[in-house]
Amino acid sequence: MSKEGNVAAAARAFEIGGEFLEARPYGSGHINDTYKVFFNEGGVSQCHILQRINHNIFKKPVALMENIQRVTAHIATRVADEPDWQRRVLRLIPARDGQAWHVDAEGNHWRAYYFIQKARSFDAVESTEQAFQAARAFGRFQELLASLPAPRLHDTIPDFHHAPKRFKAFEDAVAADVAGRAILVKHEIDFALARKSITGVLLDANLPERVTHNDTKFNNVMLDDTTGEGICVIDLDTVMPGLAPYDFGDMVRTTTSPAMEDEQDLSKVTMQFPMFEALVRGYLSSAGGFLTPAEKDLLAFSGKLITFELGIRFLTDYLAGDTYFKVHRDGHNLDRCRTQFKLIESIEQQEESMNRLVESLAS
Ligand code: ADP
Ligand code: GN1
Ligand code: MG
Repeated sequence: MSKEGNVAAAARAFEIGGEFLEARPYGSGHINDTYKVFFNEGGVSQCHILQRINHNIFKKPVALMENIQRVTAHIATRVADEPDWQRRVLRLIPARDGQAWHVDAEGNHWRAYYFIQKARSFDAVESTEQAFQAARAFGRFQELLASLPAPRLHDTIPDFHHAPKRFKAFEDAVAADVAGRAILVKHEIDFALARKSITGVLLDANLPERVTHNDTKFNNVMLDDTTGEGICVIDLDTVMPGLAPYDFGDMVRTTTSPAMEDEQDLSKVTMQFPMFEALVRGYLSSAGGFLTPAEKDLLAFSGKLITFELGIRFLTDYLAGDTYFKVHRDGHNLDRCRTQFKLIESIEQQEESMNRLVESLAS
């Protein structure tokens, strides 16, 4: 079957009324395939989200879907009394066979969500208010899941944020140099090697394990079109046990610079202090009540560490010949690596003031 045919057949496998019209590739994710699908329901065009899970990366899609079912059901019970609650949590559309997902003839796993109307996500931040709202929403997400009943969630990608193991993978990729590219990135390799010592800091800090999102990119929160509120946290594949500062760190990585993650003009990449302040204020407004002093102390550092982790992940993938992240041009992963490293330099220049700010706002 053609790719389009597969998508249409997958869409029809879910409990969606009416006649399938079309599927449009949607969003800018690097891993899964996301589609906005349209159905004619009694003369009205209705849209939904359909996603094919990348099972080369998520090796246990059923365990992943079990996590998502538990997480979305739990959040739904917690927000059920709030106005407009159906826009405050992702809701799975069941498949026609009664499962929460659909497996096609080729073994691909698909899921569908009700579309969150009148809200959108942004690839790059536009205002401090947006940064505040995103951080508040991700902090609330952690707070809502603090009461998730046992058992522990599945690790959908083991050691996902294990920075020392990420660094080892990077060193192995340099040594193997399978694509013959190491010679082109000597500067980036040296930049990374000089910062090896920061990789163990979060793991060595004995922080409490929590349910965390682990992919708190700015574009993984939907902002309400009218009020600007961070109304719904999305992209739940990596929700699993983790450390709270990982989530804050990825907000710093993706929400303090005005530039896109793959910007080629590095002069545009900078850690804007007012955005950082908005993130700290937003995050503490929802998570400040349960974070320990040790977690708060590591908020600014976590921004640097996660940015470093992503920098070496992009560089590793470049060296390996672009096998993990989707790429849309030559050198795409290298461009992404360079924005991360530029952002690290900007964070390093401001790290003391960032720490002082967190200390004053957290006390
Ligand atoms: P990816 O893993 O590809 O990043 P996401 O789950 O983040 O996938 O979805 C991609 C984009 O689709 C998001 O940035 C968001 O704009 C949009 N999106 C995802 N889920 C929904 C939903 N339930 N309603 C409306 N838009 C959504
Ligand atoms: C990937 O799927 P997406 O694009 O939201 C990646 C994240 C990275 C991000 C970088 C499972 O997220 O870890 O931070 O790209 N997801 C996975 O943009 O590896
Ligand atoms: Mg996403």
